[in-house]
Amino acid sequence: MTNKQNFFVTTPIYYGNGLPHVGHFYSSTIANVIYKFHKISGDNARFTTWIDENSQKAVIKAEEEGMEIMDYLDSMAEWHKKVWDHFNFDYTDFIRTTETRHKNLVQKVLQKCFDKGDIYEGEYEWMYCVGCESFKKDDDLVYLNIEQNKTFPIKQGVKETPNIIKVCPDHLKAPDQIKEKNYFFKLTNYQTWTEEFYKANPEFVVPQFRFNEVIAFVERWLEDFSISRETNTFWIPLPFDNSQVTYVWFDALFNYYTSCISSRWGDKNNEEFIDERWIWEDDNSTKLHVVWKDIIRFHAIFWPAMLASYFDLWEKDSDWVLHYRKSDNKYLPNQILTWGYFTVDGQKMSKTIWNVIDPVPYSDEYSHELLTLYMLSGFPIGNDWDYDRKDAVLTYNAKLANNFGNLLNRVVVLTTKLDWSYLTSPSGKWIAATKDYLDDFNKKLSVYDLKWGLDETFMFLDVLNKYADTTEPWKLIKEDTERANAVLYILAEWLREVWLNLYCYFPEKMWEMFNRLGLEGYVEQLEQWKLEELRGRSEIFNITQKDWVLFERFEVEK
Ligand code: ME8
Repeated sequence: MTNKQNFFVTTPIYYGNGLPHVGHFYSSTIANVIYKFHKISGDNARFTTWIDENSQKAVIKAEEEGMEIMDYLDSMAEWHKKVWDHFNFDYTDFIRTTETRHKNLVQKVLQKCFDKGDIYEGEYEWMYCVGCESFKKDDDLVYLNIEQNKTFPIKQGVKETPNIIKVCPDHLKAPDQIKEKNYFFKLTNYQTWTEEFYKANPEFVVPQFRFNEVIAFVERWLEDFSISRETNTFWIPLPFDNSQVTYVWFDALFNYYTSCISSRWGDKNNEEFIDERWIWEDDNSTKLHVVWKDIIRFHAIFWPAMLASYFDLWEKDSDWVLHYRKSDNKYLPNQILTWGYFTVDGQKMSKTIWNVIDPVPYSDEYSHELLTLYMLSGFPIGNDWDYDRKDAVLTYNAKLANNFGNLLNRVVVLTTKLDWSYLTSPSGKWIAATKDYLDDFNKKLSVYDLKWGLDETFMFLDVLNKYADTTEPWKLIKEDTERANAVLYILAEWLREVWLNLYCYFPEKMWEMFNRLGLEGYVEQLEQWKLEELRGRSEIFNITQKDWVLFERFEVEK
């Protein structure tokens, strides 16, 4: 990457009513890899992750646990942080939506949108699923036959009975029926604006097929949405009506902006908050949200419109229709990277149903790298996917333990026998091959194709393994030392380039390896944005210890 930029990646903020599972791990991993890639490439990178605390689910859970809500949320926040720290995720800010900095911002936004007439009072009567924290219409529900414990689509001619009820398909619970005074956000004001914004930003949502779904939804016509509740007292009060609190999504989406206007720095005992809104409000900034398909409408429809309202990002024509202006793009997210459901045994993972894989014990049993590798190389970001434990082990054994591990092992063992004074530089042909791989890797990671980055790396490792098989340096070392040195040097140098790339994916393992190979200081240099300086330079490896295994093999469960 040549043009340095500001780069800001966010995970969704996870509900604090349960512990993160492998689905959350997946989003955090994507964000972490992308963040690291930008950081080591020299960008001014930020990565925030949060807990979404102002939700009804958390209040209910705290009651069930017999705890005060804040005590409950504190303990959950601690747990979430422990999980992400267990995996050494490199977030630059970890914030909770109950923090004052966030509450202040949300109230300011609400007041501004209210003053300009984008928020109005109304009567609200709808169905609400607490599990999803979202409003439901008949189209979103299915029938549940309680006796048979079977669901089926809502069809004409079938009536609700005590035995057949409408439920949320994910949580298998009947939604709450709500009728109360509410405030609404005038999303309908932004119908034309949203359509124009999408046209001007054809890659706003990736992959494209998900964007097409969003566009089709918007074209059917938007509806205003409720942004407050009168029954709950815990959440952020509306500044213009204290009897109401803010609906979780209006509050939650603004988290992304809070972390710019008041970004946390320093350690626990010495923390400061720095105003970094220039990251958000800059033409040279890329702002990327990573989310799954369940919450795409909130991010791709509500969120830009809320920002347009708050920042006045429009031009009004004589008919009072609001139009989008391309020059306002700097206030809007650049891209939303989405994916589908992870299922376990064909069923969507959910904290409410608790059919999840817990990433901490799972990675303790296998390894962090197994999880990362399988999730990022098993399927492209965007699709639905079923987690298959057996396949995860097979993939890891084939790619990291064998393909990568064997080559590393060969080179390390043979290199300890080398006389480095014979070293010759790799030939032009091989340098060109590496360059292609590196250029492509950079290009693909710049468009968040994390699977491709791994696939291409393992293909390159295949080429290196073949090169070793045909040149047979283990024989050469006895017959032609000079040639053996040249071959091993080429292999070692290429491997070094591969490791530099894999650092974004497997930082702990690459760190371990750099140190064992006498490349101390590599991680520090990478973390100080100096990838370019480490590229293409002829290193002398100082290998003192050869008997270690970087990626141990695992038995496949029968
Ligand atoms: O939705 N498959 O929080 P959440 C793939 N607080 N990804 C999954 C997954 C699965 N089965 N389950 C969870 C919320 N995820 C809101 C977000 S953002 C302003 C507010 C991942 O705790 C996925 O990334 O339900 C999803 O976006 C996130 O966890 C939702 O976590």
